[in-house]
Order: sequence, then C-alpha cells, then structure tokens
Amino acid sequence: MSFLADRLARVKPSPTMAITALATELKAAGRDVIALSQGEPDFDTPANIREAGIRAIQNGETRYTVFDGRIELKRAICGKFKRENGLDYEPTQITVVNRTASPTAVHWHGIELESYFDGVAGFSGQGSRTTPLIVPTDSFAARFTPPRAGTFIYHAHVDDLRQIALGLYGPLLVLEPGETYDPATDHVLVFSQLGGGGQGVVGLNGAASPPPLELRAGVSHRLRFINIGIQDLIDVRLLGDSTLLTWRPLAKDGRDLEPYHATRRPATILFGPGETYDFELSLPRGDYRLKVDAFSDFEVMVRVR
Ligand SMILES: [Cu+2]
Repeated sequence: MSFLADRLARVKPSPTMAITALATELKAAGRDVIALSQGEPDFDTPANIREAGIRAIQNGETRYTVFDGRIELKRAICGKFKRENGLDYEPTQITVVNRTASPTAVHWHGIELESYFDGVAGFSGQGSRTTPLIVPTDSFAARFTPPRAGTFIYHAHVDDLRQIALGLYGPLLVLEPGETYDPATDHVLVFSQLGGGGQGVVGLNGAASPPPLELRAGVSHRLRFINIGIQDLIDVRLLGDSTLLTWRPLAKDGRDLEPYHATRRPATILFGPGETYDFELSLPRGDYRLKVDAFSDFEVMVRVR
C-alpha cells in the first residue's frame, strides 16, 4: 500500500528546470549554449545589494517577515517617492477589533488599497488568500497607504443592511502631511439610517434631531457631506429664510475637483449611499438651516456668529 496520494503522480517535473539542467550539462561538456529558460538577468547582483544582504544576515535578519513587506522598507519607499518624485505617502495600519456578537469585516470605502485588506470577507484578496471574517473577540489589521488627502468612509461589509443601520460606519478623513484637523472650521456631516433593519429614520451624525451647526461669521468653513444610509437618496438644501444659498464644491468622493469644476453654485445636493461631497462655505452672521429630505425629513439649524 502506498502512502502517497494518487494525485501526486500527476505532478510533472518543471520543464523550465529540465531545460536549465540540459543547458548546464551541455555547457559543462564544452558546448557554447545560451540558456533562455529561467527568467534571470545576465549580470551579477549589484555590489550595494550584495552588501546589504550580507549585513542583514550578519544582523540576524534571517526570519520570515510580514508578507506585504516590513515597515522599514515601506518607510524607505515613501522616502524615495518624497525625494525623487515630490509625492507624500504614509503607511497606515488600522486594527479592527470585533466586540460585537456577530462576525463582521470593514470596508475602506473610496480608498485604493490592496484587495486583501478591503473587507469583503471571502471575496477580497488574491487566489486562495481571501479576506477573513472577523469573528467576535477576534481582530484584523488593515494595512494601506492612503493615496491622497480627502473625505472617505469606512463601514461594515457583512450583513450590511443590518450592521450599517446599527451604526458600524464612520468618516475616514485623510489630511495633507503637516495639516491638522480643526473642528472649528472643518465639519463632518454623516447622514445615515438610525437603528437596524428596513428603512429606519434618517439622521445626522447619529442623531434624529441634530444640534445646531455652529459656524464663525466671515470665515471659510469646509463641510464634508457623507451619505452612508443603506438605500436612501438624500436631498440637502442650505437655506437662509426660504432662499437657497451658494457654496463652492471642493471635492467629490475623496478627490479634489479641478478648478473649472470648483465654482460657486446653489447650495443643494441630491446624493446616494456611499457618496461624499466637500464644500467651502463662508456666511455672514445670521441663522440659516439645512433642510434634509429623505425617508424622514428634518432640519439642522446653522448658527453663524
Ligand atoms: Cu462602501
């Protein structure tokens, strides 16, 4: 009786290795042969790489590393982009810990990142390495380098309608290097369903009756609108008395607009789940209101002082 599985017999030796072996044999026999089988350069490893390899071995760096590359390497690559291309990148790691009673996974909406970390369990990833479910009490480290500054979203991607309606979402703001977030002039407005299941009440930043939005008079403010409602188009109008005000769009779905699109226009948007809009707004002292029409309608006072 054989202890080897039958399917092992179907595994054939590598033709590439067979050609290489034959070429080596012919060369040893004195024949002038150029082997074109293995994809190998015809020059030696450059001296700086040889020396770095020797140093790494002498420093004991001979174990497996994380599969997507060590943080030192990522930092060095970011440094290269900064130095030679004037581009700013910063590697990020966000650990999602599941403290709920249900399996979940988190999707980083609008950010370009490696599929494996993008939170669609059993689907994101490559080959047999697909994103796992995060079971209760377990965690998952999502690693990515945000491609640019902007307004993005994260949200659950398991049993979506229920988990998102129950609040498993949030804004994900990426700022330019060196920029700090100033809540006095930078306002995040997240529209969503409140409560699980079906077409629940729509609210702003988790509240069905949101508190007034406080702005400073004559100062430029950034409003970041996010719709993470589960299936609802939301219509927003910024009104003074009954007249529509104006604002200037800055970005859409985390991408800055070209100057010819970033022009002043009536302060209204109709937007669907997963969309984000950034606007610039400056108002004189007064009382205004954001009128929101969705499954449920409500108004947000805007107090400018
Ligand atoms: Cu999404």
